[in-house]
Amino acid sequence: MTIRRIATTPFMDQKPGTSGLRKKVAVFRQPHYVENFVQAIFDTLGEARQGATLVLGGDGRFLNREVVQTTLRMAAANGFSRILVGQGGLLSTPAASNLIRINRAIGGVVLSASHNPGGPDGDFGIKFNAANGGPAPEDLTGAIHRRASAITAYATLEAPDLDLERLGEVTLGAATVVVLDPVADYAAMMRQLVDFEAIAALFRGGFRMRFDAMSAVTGPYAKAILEGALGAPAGTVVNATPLPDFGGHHPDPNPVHNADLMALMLGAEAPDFGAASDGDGDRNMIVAPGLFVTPSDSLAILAAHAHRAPGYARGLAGVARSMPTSRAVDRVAAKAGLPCYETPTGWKFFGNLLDSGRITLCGEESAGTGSDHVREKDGLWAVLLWLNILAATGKPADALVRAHWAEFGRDQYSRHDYEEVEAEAAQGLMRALRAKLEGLPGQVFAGLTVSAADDFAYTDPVDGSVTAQQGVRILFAEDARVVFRLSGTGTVGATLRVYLERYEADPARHGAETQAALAPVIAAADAIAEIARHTGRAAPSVIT
Ligand code: VG1
Ligand code: CO
Repeated sequence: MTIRRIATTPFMDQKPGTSGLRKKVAVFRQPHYVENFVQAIFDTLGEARQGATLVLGGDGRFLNREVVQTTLRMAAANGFSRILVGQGGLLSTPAASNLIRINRAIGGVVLSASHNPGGPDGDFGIKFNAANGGPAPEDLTGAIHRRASAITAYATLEAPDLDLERLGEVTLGAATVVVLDPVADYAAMMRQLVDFEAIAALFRGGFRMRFDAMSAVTGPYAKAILEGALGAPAGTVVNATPLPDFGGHHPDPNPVHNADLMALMLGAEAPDFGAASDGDGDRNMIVAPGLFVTPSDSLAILAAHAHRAPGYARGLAGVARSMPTSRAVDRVAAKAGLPCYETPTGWKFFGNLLDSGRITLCGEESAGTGSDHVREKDGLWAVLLWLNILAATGKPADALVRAHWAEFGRDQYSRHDYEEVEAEAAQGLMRALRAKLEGLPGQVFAGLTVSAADDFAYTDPVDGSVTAQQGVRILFAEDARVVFRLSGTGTVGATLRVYLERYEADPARHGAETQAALAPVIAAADAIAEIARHTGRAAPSVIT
């Protein structure tokens, strides 16, 4: 098979965001667009790619199959000697992370736009994960972007598409392509971390749950593990077949985009536990009967109880959360005497903390929770750890949450998103906000007194790298906080995220409805940032 060098010209918009390069499908379908970016990744790896192993797979969304074939031909032409690809081109993000680690691969190309909608009019994405299994850190994504902006040629192989349904090894040019079961190694890892026997006993005792895979990549994993290995009744996993357009759904596991699960769990027929995951399987949604568990609370509860699972029986080294995530986990860490780190948004910032052994567990308010077992957030893992904890404590999920609040207090939490705002208007809002930070302390808004205000900057404790402008945070003397930042995963205009929280120590008030409890914080946020004036929006597009 002949290697061909194809001349190309750069696209100037190939800048990875919070989690890889994410654009509309139509953008990715431009001639050379995919090839340029993939070659930029390979070029950035340099000579180290010669003879190396590469992991490849995606979440099954529209364009996944084509881009897998393109990437296979290019990887073979670029000197990789082994390419591990999930059957059908599928790999969940956490499973890809695991495969990179256990096969000592140089890294992995993961095709996903995660929680963004799919289909011909939806989004597509390409991310590169490094040899530790984690999202490329900032210096690497910066180098890939620079390379993509100056690219003049890419290499590919003249070869037909491979049959990705048949498991086993095939030769592609000088490379070996291994088509593997996307679930097997992942399931084996889960068995090491959580007590399968205890969870199986729970199901044998009549425990009922619904896991909604949202027609995305976790379906096969959840079926194999929950219904297969753990013996949950058939039908426990719904929307289990990955579809190119996710069945028309928005595969973001939150109460708005998975209203079905919420309705079931808040209704009279609620099973004991409800869960869901996103497009690429790294996010999780946890719902107790009658009670949505915020991802921030879920992280705190997992941190408090993880020692009940065999993989964490020796305790935790430390924990971390992204800055906008509520401080609920900080309270667990403080009580247990554990180090607790605050990082910018995006899983890549946990990598050094996990690699250096400083933390065992970490999470984000956006429904991402994970541990040192891989270097990505892991949706199904979080669900299994919850099940392990429910089995070990014997407590109903809602009682477990309320007991947690009674012990630590409740951090009322909500995120208000203003989607597809005109980019210049959103940037103007952030600029105006930054300009007034210095004068805010001491001022009173909606009855709340600003005690501190800054633009979050992070110094990585391991490599000393500094990442600035990671979100404006305003603290109030009344133990409340609001954070403003612009999304780095959207594909149209800008998305303003407003993160709102308030601590409540008094158990008598723990039952309060969240938006009502946060009303003064919401009013203060609007007064400070003048959201309506800048964006022209009277209300957020999504409240989670
Ligand atoms: C969002 C979330 C962030 C998450 C990222 C990728 O980023 O806020 O916490 O890590 O998505 O998640 P942003 O920049 O839009 O706020 V996934 O599951 O889409 O890979
Ligand atoms: Co995701």
